[in-house]
Amino acid sequence: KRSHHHSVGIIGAPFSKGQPRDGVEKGPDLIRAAGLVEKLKAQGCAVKDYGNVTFEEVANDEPIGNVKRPRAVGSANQRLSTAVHAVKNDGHTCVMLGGDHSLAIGSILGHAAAKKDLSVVWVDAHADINTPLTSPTGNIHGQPMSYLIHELQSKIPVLPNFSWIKPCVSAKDIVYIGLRDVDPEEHHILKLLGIKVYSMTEVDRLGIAKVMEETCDYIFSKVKKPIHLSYDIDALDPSISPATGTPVVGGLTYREGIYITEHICQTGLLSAVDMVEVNPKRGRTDGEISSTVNAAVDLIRGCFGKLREGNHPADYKMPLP
Ligand code: Z70
Ligand code: MN
Ligand code: MN
Ligand code: MN
Repeated sequence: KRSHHHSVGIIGAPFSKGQPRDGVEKGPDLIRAAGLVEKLKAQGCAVKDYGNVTFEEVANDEPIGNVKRPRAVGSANQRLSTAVHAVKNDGHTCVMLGGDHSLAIGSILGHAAAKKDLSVVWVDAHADINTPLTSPTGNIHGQPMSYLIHELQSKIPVLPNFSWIKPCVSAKDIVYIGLRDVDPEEHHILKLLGIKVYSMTEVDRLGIAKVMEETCDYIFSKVKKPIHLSYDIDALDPSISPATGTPVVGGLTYREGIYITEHICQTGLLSAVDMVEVNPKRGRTDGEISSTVNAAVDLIRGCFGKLREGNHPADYKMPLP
């Protein structure tokens, strides 16, 4: 599919309590201020901005074991899941602007509530698959996948405000791209479950075109499920997206990052996108902040049909002399 009409529903999630650094809650409004809605409309999308989810204040959110702020994260994700479910039921491709990556819990569960049987493409420097019991930091943004995978259910302890969470994806329906900072416990889980991973090593070995060809062969090998693309801006190299909580050297180039979105778009099966971990307070200059935010906008534009070769409307008529 080269050009079809995209209907996009945008939902902001200004939430930061899945990790310790202030500023990531400013992501949604910054990405909007960079012209996301106008740019998507200019490339032919129908866009509805649903605004930002509002989150409840949670008092006395003491750690459970080493898991930090479980009540706030559980509650925020429950609200986000309801919002994403509504966007999907309105018939849009959902774009969730984070916020930290703990929000993938609510985004993917809300998506799964509307569309049975998703595949997940997780583009990130990190695997974010620690369980509450393996996490070295207790930060829930390093754990979201563990709550969502059927095969890990028996490894997840009870947490306050997490009882609504039921796993919704199978290990075989997940592909990771861009990994380069994986904890030993996470590496064990990835191997145990046989999850498909294209780390930066495979990006180097195969090139991004082959990685995406194999990714789609893999996720479409049985039935063509809707795709949930969860894009952590720290997947890109910090030379492009320095304004993020945990930049890791040796990341995807801008071109590789965009290629992923162009390829996923042309499958015609993209059903929801997360764009997370943009943190302006981690940028050291205005240039670092704008480079990061503009990359996030360009990645989302790539998800909805913008091609580097150029585009034109299907009904374009040449001017006649
Ligand atoms: C580590 C943890 C992480 C993002 C850091 C780091 C996880 N594996 N994710 N930054 N975006 O805390 O579990
Ligand atoms: Mn992440
Ligand atoms: Mn439903
Ligand atoms: Mn990350």
